[in-house]
Amino acid sequence: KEKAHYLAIDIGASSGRCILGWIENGKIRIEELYRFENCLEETDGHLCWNLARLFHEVITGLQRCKQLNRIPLSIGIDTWGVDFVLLDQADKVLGNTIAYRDGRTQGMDAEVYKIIKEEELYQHNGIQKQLFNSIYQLMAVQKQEPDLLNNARSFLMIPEYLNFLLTGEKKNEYTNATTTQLVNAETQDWDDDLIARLGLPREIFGKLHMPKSSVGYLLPEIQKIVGFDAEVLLPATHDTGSAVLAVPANDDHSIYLSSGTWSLMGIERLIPDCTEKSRQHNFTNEGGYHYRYRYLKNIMGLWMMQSIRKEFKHAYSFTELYTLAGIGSYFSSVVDVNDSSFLAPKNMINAVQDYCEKTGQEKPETECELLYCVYNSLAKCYADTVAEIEEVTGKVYPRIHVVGGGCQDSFLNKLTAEYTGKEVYAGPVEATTLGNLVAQMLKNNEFADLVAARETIARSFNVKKVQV
Ligand code: LFR
Repeated sequence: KEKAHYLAIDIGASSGRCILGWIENGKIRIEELYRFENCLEETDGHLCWNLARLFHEVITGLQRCKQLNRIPLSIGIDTWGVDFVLLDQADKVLGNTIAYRDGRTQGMDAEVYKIIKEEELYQHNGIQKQLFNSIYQLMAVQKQEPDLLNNARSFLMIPEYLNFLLTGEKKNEYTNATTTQLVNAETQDWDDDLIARLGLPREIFGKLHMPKSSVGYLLPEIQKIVGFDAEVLLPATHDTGSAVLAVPANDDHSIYLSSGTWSLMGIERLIPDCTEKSRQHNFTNEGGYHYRYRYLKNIMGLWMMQSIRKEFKHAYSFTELYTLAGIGSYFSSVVDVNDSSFLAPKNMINAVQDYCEKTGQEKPETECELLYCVYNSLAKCYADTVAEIEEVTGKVYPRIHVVGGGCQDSFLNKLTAEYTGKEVYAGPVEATTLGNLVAQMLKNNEFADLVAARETIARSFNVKKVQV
């Protein structure tokens, strides 16, 4: 039988990639067909995503498959969470696609808590408070552009909208839906009570589909442009859901750290923890593949490094950045990386300096000091998070698996191992893509189950122990 190929389209906040995967001699093989940039664009005074451009990149990726004669059996799209579009009666997008880092949600938490207390909200969904969650964004729409909601007929998250453009089918997916903070942790479905209390139109939220479900086939006009037909499947469409699916371990003794624009650190659990203690520690219970929960924390992550790198006058490579950071290791000021001033500052360097000044610490002045300050603060935050996970669960975790693009950051890996005192393993780099591919492969019965899939990932990719 001919080997089946699968295409994962993984779009992050700073880049997207189309990666083909298949199984050969019991191992997963991957090939990158296309990579593109993504970034926030300022439109009408708001930070927005350019969906037309992203869709164009998706099409280019599909055309590459045809050019290289690598026609996939199925296609899966994942992106970051929480952001969405509202479609009108004619399935046209209402308004701009405002991105989660935009300031429109300022004060929207208070508006939501007038309707439902913060504590009670957490009991419903166990989702970590992030001012950018869709619940606060929808409140912003309600307050600032109520017509959009009045005219809305469908609510689609970013991957779902791209799927719709490809297939003409509108399907909501469970893992990404949990990032809205509108899904009930127990019922694993839209929280009707909450949606009603918020005064949101219930009918815009469609039936939730699980990863591995079919969305549909490419529309005839898309087939014409790309030169083939394929089925579009749902992976865990929330990138973090896909990344964690690809953690190369099947035991209950590891903490994962999905490292990219964000650092997502946590464990996998079979039951959610929506207790007050968990809320106070600000842990989330995001819905995962096969009804598993991702019990984790969002940590500001490489976004700070990415921003600083852009602001430096010289164009340093990442390896040069690690070297510079190492030179700054005498510098001891520490920032709280999760402070809201780092979410979308006009200038990240100034934000770091201002934070140090505000907290009575020495200000980093040189590039080396700045970099080390951020690295050091990030690794300290990882160590604090590990301690919190152990406190909340009453368990000790000897290992950390760092996956995703950020696992290539050898300097950060070393600091992480040093500060946490844990064994740190790095890899695979393309975890999100692999998780996306594995969902498609599971659908086509390439593996018996998730355990077998993770074993295969561990066997197929380089997972390196970090030496301290
Ligand atoms: C990571 C991620 C996080 C989510 C943030 C915003 O890419 O999806 O899981 O909290 O982006 O959507």
